[in-house]
Formats: sequence, C-alpha cells, structure tokens
Amino acid sequence: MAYELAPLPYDYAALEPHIDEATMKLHHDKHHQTYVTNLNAAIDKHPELASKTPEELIKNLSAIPEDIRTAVKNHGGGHVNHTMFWQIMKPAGGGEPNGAIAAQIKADFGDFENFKKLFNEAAAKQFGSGWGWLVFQAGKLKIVTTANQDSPLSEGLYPILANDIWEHAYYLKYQNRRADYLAAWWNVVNWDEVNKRFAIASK
Ligand code: MN3
Repeated sequence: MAYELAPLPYDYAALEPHIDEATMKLHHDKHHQTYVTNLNAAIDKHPELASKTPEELIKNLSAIPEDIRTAVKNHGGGHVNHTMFWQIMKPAGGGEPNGAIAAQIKADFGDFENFKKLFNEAAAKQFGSGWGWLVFQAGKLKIVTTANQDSPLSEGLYPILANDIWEHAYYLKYQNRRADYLAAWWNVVNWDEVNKRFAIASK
C-alpha cells in the first residue's frame, strides 16, 4: 500500500495573515505531494519495506538498502516533517505556551521570549534549506537545525516543534525576509499538539 498525503487539517487560508493561502496550497499540494510521490517511487523498488511507517523508515536509515537510502532520507524525511508541520500549526494559534511544555521552556530557557529569540536566531542562521527543531535530550530541551529534509528522528530524537525554513515555506509572501516569517510563525503554533509531542519525547 502506497503512502498517502493527508489533507491539511484546516483550510488553506486558515493561517492568514501569517502564512498566506497561496503558499499553503503550493506547499501542501505540490511540495509535500512530491515528497510522497518520490517516497513511493523509492519503496516500489523494495516492496518489503512498504509495511513500515514513514517514521520507521527514517528512524533507521542504515537499514534502508543503499540504492534508495538517499531518496528515503530526502523524501521520507520530507513526508514526515511536513506531516508534523501541518499538525503543530492551527488557525488562531500562538500566544504563550501552556501545560508541561511551558514549564520546561521556563526551566531550560528562562522564559518564552528568550526561547523564541534563540529559536529564531538558530533558524535565521541555517544556511540554505532546512528546518529549525525543538528536541528533548538528556532531560533538557534543545534547539537544533538540520539541512534539507533531515529529521532528528534519524538521530534518535523525537521532534517536539519545528519550523520549515525552506524558501518555499515563505518566499511568496515574505520574499527574502526570513526573519519576518520566523517572527510571524509563532502566531500559528498549536501548543496543544506541541504538548502531545513533548509528552512522547519525555517518556
Ligand atoms: Mn516545506
């Protein structure tokens, strides 16, 4: 059974004005779809892998046959990363974090403002395409970035929050102003979903 692109969990225009409808349409229907299509093309060559979830594939890349390993890393990563990304955003989201993640942010970064500043700085500095991530390692939250569609899952880390810093995520609306996109993005964060992921990461 082939992997499938799930519909966005809200309307394309639901994250306006922070993320525009045209960007969401292109990002979900074209970019994310392409990752799914290309992942399926790779797995077609090794149908014995088709029973694995996309997460399982990228968690253990060394177990993937070499001829499709890069394709699985890039397109499997793209599929998993974007599936998470749509879920950790929501219309009328943002505001201060709540629940356990709020307490952990306070413990590890002092306060939310400082955390946002550090996250945005790390994401702004990522050269070229990639992602900014929040992970939980050895009892502490950590901000990391990856290039391309590389996932912390491949390093044994469960991502709690992530921002897509490929130009396709913001260029239509923000052009070269990545910092403006990064600042606006906090207005759409779904803290309930982030808390669910934090509960899994901290188990
Ligand atoms: Mn993207």
